[in-house]
Amino acid sequence: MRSVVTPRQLAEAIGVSESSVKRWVDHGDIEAARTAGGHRRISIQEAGRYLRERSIPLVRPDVLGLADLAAYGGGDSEADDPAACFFDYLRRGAEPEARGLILSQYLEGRSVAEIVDGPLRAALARIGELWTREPSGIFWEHRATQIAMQALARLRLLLKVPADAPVAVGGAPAGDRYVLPSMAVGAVLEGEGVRAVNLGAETPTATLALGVREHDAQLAWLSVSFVATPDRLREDTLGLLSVLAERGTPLVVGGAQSRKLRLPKSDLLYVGGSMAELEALVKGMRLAPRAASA
Ligand code: B12
Repeated sequence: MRSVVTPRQLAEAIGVSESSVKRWVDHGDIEAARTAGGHRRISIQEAGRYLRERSIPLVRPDVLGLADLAAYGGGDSEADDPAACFFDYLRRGAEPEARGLILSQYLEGRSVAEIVDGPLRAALARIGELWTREPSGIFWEHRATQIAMQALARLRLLLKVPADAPVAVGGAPAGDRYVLPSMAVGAVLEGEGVRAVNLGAETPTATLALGVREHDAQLAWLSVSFVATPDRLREDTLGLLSVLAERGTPLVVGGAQSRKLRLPKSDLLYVGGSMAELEALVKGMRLAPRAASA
């Protein structure tokens, strides 16, 4: 994926004239920087935003370095059901197609939360059913996780996060090896214009608290997919909550096994079941931009 594109490249990618793109830039519809020589340069995130908001299809995605979209090409027989199509790609190890499907869902206007709660979650749930019946199930599961991670990482490159965006820090707790759910939280937050610092799997709650301080974060998250000792994780999470409360930082907890913690109601604690809930929560929070550092 290119990081910046010229008006000519964007024009070629969507099949319009270069002068049209230059006009959109000059009207302020597309944000562009100028080179020292005065040439317009458009970030890939800004190009993506424009195409997404106006539902403009790409005819030559390769020109923008988005060849994965061509690999996907709108899917095949199962194209009407992105979850079935994504499952098929994960199951077959079709990595470019899988990345392309996720990018295309986003460029067609779906939010990151819709993509994660939809095709991504559904396809992985189906992959998870295979290991009990098929000898290759665990191989498929590991490969599918890696491919889904690649797809999410690629999607994040298209998300526009302002330089002064508020920061959120989070991860999955100690003992929890699941990488995708926390990574997905990061992508959902970035889709909402929040800079996400994902500490990943196996993050002790004390480390998470340290990360929040270090980044002066306005939000923290904990994604819980596996709990070996619920009482212990509950204690650790309550400890984290009280450290965060001193700075007034809210904590959002979610994930397949988060209910096992039986967390009490608290002003700064949100327990959510889906990425849609997280998205709605962040929209409602109106987190303030960060002050420019001196
Ligand atoms: C990949 C995978 C693994 C991989 C993880 C690899 C990795 N490095 O990440 C590995 C191989 C480690 C693994 C191991 C095991 N797994 Co596993 N695994 C899965 C699988 C296929 C996908 C999980 C995933 O990433 N999903 C994608 C995410 C995005 O979706 P999600 O977790 O559903 O999250 C959604 C919500 O919970 C929410 N959410 C998540 N986080 C957050 C955070 C916040 C803040 C909010 C608001 C919301 C939110 O939004 C998401 C999208 O809707 C699932 C199948 C499934 N149904 O999920 C099985 C599954 C979870 N595993 C299962 C099992 C049994 C195991 C093992 C016990 C197997 C074994 N015998 O060893 C071990 C346990 C290991 C351990 N100690 O943790 C079972 C669990 C059954 C149960 N009810 O408890 C499942 C359901 C498979 C199955 N059908 O049997 N697994």
